[in-house]
Amino acid sequence: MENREIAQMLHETADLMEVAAQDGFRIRSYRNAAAVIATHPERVQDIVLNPERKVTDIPGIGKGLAAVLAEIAHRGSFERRDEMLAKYPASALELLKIQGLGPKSIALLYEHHGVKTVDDLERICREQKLRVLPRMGAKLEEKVLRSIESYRKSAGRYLLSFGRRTADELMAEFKSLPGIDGVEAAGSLRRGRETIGDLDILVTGPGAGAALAHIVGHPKTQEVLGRGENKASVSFGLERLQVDVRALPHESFGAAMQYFTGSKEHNVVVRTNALKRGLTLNEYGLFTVDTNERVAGADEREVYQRLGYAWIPPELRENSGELEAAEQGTLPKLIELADVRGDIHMHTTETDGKATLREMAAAAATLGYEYIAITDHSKALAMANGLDEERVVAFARQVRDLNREGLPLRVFSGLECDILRDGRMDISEDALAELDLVIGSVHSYFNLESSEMTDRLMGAMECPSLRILGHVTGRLLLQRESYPFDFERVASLAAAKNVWFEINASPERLDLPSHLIRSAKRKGCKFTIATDAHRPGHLSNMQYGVTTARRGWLEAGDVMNTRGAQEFAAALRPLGPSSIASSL
Ligand code: DGT
Ligand code: CA
Ligand code: CA
Ligand code: ZN
Repeated sequence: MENREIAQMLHETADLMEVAAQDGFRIRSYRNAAAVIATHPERVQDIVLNPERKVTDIPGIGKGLAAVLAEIAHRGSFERRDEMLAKYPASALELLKIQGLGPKSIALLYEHHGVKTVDDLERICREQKLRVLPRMGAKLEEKVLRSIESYRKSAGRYLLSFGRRTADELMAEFKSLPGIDGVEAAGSLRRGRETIGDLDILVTGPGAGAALAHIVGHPKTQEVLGRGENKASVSFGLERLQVDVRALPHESFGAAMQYFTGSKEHNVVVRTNALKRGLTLNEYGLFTVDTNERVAGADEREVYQRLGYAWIPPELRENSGELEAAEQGTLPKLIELADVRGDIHMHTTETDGKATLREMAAAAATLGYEYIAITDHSKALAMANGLDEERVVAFARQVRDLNREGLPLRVFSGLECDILRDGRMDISEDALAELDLVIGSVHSYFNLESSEMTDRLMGAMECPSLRILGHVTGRLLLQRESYPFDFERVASLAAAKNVWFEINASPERLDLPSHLIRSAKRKGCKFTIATDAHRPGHLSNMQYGVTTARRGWLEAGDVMNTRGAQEFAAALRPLGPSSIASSL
């Protein structure tokens, strides 16, 4: 079992214990252990099963937890979890995912109204029975109804990063089987959607059937949903992600990639176009209608070309203008990961990061970057030990010194400065002016009216040092919707003020969403892509930000951190050469 799976089990058990109003000490110890295990560099299960090792050597894991971990390692669950699941239906865990409801409220609803499922909860809200319970009210009722709606939209979906990891793991296994020539992921994963519903994996080669047998017999397969001659569908892992594997002959592989990559809307137009040309397109190939002769199929590019299209990058295949562009030869030359020359949003142990400036710089250098910006939090985030003015100024000086002494790459001094409720910045302009780069972000008061939030973001752009708006919509994928604001107005002002929009590459955010990227580009906005890394491992999330930028039709030139260090530095200081010199 992987560490994150163990961590999830502990978290869920702790949640249910909280619903059951059980001993807070034990709940906290489960949660702490979950956090420790989730980030432990080594597989905890291996340590537990190794008689020469002691799992209690991991800080934060005591004797009680060692027993729990041993039970998990041996039988995939533990006593208290079984006990909780017997007491509460698994659907209680679902209720915990509804924003606005904590475990105590859920216990109360269970007690008073027997609420066990999301459907039950919706009914209670509609019947206005929630508002009369202690510490609840009409406002919460409304909020819960809204949360239920957004929960239903995201239910059964998974983060892109999770899909990518699972697909990579399975594809590597398939590739190692004999007689397999090609393994590719299709579907929404290939299109780079921010969340995925299931995995679609295509295999080809004389031994492709073995891949179907492999997934069906996989130790992590929870349930076989379907098994045919050329297809297997399983529910995989603790998360029960659906994985569809299809075995295909060589001559169909390109057509199948085209078909199963989708989107459905894109494919409808492609197939209609084929028919107009007397051709029929399906997952087996492109054929003439009258004589059923194969004209393409092995190669996806050829399928598009035979239909009069340039090959279309999967990220664009949403029937939102890409087909017209592919006919006219006006597709954009999309940005690629290799175009990114520096990562410019990250945190260190100064605030809530887990590594030092030097450690982050070293890790970034191994990725081939020319520069990074360290952008720790400002003082409004007291819990994260955010920087006040004095520490900001000292930090700017320290970075100037370090660059002179020598670092593995150029480091820019930055700050992720909180945008306060009224649109003022959390740090005085004098102090901000000492830094190379200031990101402004909203981390509080998400529940403002749209007009107030719009004023807040536009107000922040009055700050002369502000160069970038960070994670602009505030959304957390599968958890929290964007706060409401007038994006068009904010984007127009950003373009006018030369404030860049961040594309936050953290897999839980992927913020800006791609449709807003595209509309901001039309207004003339510029962008940055950055990971918001809190530890060196997060730096590799850049790929998800680039994918999101591609879905927003961005080219390298739209993204400021594709510039080399000198040019980037100059762009940071549009005011004049004197300030560039001071940052060197
Ligand atoms: P997802 O899994 O919900 O994130 O989204 P997709 O796009 O991966 O959808 P999925 O897995 O249902 O199907 C993969 C692709 O296969 C889809 O984008 C288009 C194609 N496809 C699947 N079923 C149908 C269908 O019934 N009709 C058509 N035209 N295409 C389909
Ligand atoms: Ca899919
Ligand atoms: Ca599928
Ligand atoms: Zn942030």
